[in-house]
Amino acid sequence: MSDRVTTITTDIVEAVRDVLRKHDVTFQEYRAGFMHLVKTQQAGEIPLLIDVFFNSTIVDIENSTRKGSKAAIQGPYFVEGAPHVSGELAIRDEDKDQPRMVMRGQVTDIAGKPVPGAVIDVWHSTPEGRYSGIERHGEVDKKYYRGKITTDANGRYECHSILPAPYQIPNKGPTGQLLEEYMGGHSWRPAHIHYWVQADGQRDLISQAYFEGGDYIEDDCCNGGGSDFMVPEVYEDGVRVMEVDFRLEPAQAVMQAAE
Ligand code: MBD
Ligand code: FE
Repeated sequence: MSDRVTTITTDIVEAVRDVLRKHDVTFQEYRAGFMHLVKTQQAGEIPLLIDVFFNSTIVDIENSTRKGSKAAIQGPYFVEGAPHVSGELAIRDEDKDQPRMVMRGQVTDIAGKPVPGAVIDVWHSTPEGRYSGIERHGEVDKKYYRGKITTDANGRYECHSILPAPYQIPNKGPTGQLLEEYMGGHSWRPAHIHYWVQADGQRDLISQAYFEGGDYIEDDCCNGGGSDFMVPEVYEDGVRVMEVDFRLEPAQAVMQAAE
């Protein structure tokens, strides 16, 4: 038994009941609503549906205690056990001619001191906006466009890849259908790169970088609300430079905030 689970679940149930009463929801609507959840489950989209609506709120809560770089939504497509890479993510043969980017920058602690040996998991979509290792995205092998980068003695990292594109939630699936057909919105996210930065003694940081001036930054279907990392359009030899510096705070800051 957990007091916290009891308290939060009780409050969620009460909040939902309030909405049902407020709108005089009928039995047919109630059934239709939860059958949509069943359909979402059958399509493997429960993590997607929940992240679309609620991941950003958890991020807001987390950021209220962050002193270093701000977190952003993780989304449903992180995959454990990505390979360690140096210099370049694996690029599919058919994408070899795609526009390139280089992700680089520095990891520092809260005082600005470089953090060597930090491990940065990066992941991003294909140019068609699909993620590797996600079955229903159409068999892009999980070795592509994911990897763990380690910072050098100066806390610096550098890794090449191709440019990700704006990402559309599969709009034939129940989540996309809900957003577009039933709610009259759209199901696009701005193009983005995901990061999960880990270093000994530091608080984990999960964030995203966006491409300044790109589509859907102000109108993200996941309520992304921008990012600490809005990277201006800079090229070097035709390669888009995604310079992102992460400032980590000590791990115990989490403990203090929770006390
Ligand atoms: C994504 O690629 C993503 O990053 C989020 C947060 C939700 C859905 C798809
Ligand atoms: Fe994503």
